[in-house]
Amino acid sequence: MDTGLHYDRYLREVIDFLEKDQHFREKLHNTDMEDIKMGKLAKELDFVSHHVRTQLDELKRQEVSRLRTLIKAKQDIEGGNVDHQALLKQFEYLNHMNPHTFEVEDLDRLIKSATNDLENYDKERHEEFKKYEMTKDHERREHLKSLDDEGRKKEEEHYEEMKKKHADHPKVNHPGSQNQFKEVWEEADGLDPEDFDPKTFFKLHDSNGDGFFDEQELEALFTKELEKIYDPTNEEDDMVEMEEERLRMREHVMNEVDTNKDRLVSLEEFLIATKKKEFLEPDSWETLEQNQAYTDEEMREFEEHLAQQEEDLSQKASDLQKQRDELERQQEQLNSQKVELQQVQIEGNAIPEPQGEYHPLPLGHQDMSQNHPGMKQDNHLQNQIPHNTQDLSQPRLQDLPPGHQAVP
Ligand SMILES: [Ca+2]
Ligand SMILES: [Ca+2]
Repeated sequence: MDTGLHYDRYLREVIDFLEKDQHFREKLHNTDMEDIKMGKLAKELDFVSHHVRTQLDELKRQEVSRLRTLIKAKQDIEGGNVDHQALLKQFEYLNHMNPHTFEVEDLDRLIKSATNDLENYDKERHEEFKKYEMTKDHERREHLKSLDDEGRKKEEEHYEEMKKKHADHPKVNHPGSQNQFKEVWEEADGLDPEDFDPKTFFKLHDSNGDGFFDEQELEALFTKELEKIYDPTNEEDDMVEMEEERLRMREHVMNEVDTNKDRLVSLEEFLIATKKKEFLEPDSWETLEQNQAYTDEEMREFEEHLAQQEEDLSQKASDLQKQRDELERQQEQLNSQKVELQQVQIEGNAIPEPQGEYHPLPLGHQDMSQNHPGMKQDNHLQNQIPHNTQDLSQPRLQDLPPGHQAVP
């Protein structure tokens, strides 16, 4: 089973090793979820065999080294912009201050992170889906704006037609109901619906044979239902929406059936559920397209956010342009000073070095305020004065650092 967590492999390997220890395996199966979350299970690590502990130490060393490689790669890509707080937050599932041995604290952290992250995992997927739908709708409306009246009318008609076509599908069975499972039994398993037997059904679809339905095994049961609504060859059927529907179905069944909340459906939990009224006479199932994925308020916030992003980008572009103009102006000024100086050297006699020199500031430190229109005029006025009468022992006006120019 892939939890989808970024430390999924590490999590599974740790569990595999711990399951090899008989004492720990017994504790794992006899401790309830609340106690596991409270850290009771982690303490049992002290009673695990030396051999398993050594293997866990090695696993942790590998994981820490993997994390270091990841951080290094991230730094190479993002330069100095790495958000270290956010990075550390990602690595809360082990104690990286001690990279050498796997301790009770490591197991405790791993259990807490995994339960917490898994609880939020579906939530994050729903959020991502919401954003996906809002982007899709936003882009559609932007596209409509770019069309002329006739084109827009055509496009809107087509949109409504596709929507109608998508909503037109055979009746979807309530997920986790007898009717739904019977259809799988008949069509996927090729068995006679008259012989439907919950226990046999469970054994047939517990693909890895561990005695539980995990999330993937449950989700696989809904494929038949989803095929009624979604066909990848149809323009009107969005496969991203299909996966969201699958997630909704699995969450619904898990909520109803997984009574001890360990994210697994045991045979016992399953058999109890098949005796309930909801299993035998379920309500109809409201499919995804019957409800908008987001509220108008959420859409408004989303569009505000998009507009803000666009504004920030154009502000950045205009700042860059200003900086470029300023650099060009300074370059011109330097060039004209050079020419002036050369002329003075040719015409003059012994020329003392000017005391004040113009030092352009490094990039990003230019004072924009020196870009005032009076500047050019000053140069112009000075150029009118015959060179040999100019007092070169005094720093010239344009030689002074910005902000120190004497007002004429
Ligand atoms: Ca299983
Ligand atoms: Ca359970």
